Amino acid sequence: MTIKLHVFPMSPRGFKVLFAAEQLGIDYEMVFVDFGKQAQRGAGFTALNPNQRMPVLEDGEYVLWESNAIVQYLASLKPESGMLPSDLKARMAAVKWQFWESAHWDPAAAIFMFENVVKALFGIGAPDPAELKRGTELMARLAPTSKASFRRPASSPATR
Ligand SMILES: N[C@@H](CCC(=O)N[C@@H](CS)C(=O)NCC(=O)O)C(=O)O
Repeated sequence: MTIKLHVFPMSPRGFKVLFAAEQLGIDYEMVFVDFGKQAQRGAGFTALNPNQRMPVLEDGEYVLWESNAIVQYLASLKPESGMLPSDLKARMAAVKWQFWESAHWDPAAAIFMFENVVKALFGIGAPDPAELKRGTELMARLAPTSKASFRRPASSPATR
């Protein structure tokens, strides 16, 4: 049975799972969650995810939400890809970045996405300077982590 990915593909969280599926060569069907029609608030979608948020994966009877959990699920279907390594320490290094993304990067980036993109897309007002300032401060806190870790030489093991 083909995996279904329920997404609003313009969202980075939706795009993320599509990107993972494409990279892994997973056979999937994209189901468009039409935010313009508030499809995520409908009874059908709420039955899949009580948080009323995409993305959601359906694999037969199995339903999974949270984008990083979906990426792990997809990667686990293709262990040979190495996207989610079987070695414990290497795997935890990948998982750590997913937690970091979810706890720190996403909340900061989401401010800019909402203020600069979502508001314009749905015509719901101008960017709020106070929110952009808050986003900038959150981003500044992430800079040392990003600089220290994204510069890992290609030759060093993928455990950091
Ligand atoms: N932590 C969740 C966040 C999901 C999320 O917030 N999705 C947003 C769009 S990016 C959504 O569906 N929002 C619908 C709404 O707020 O009505 C994940 O990574 O999957």
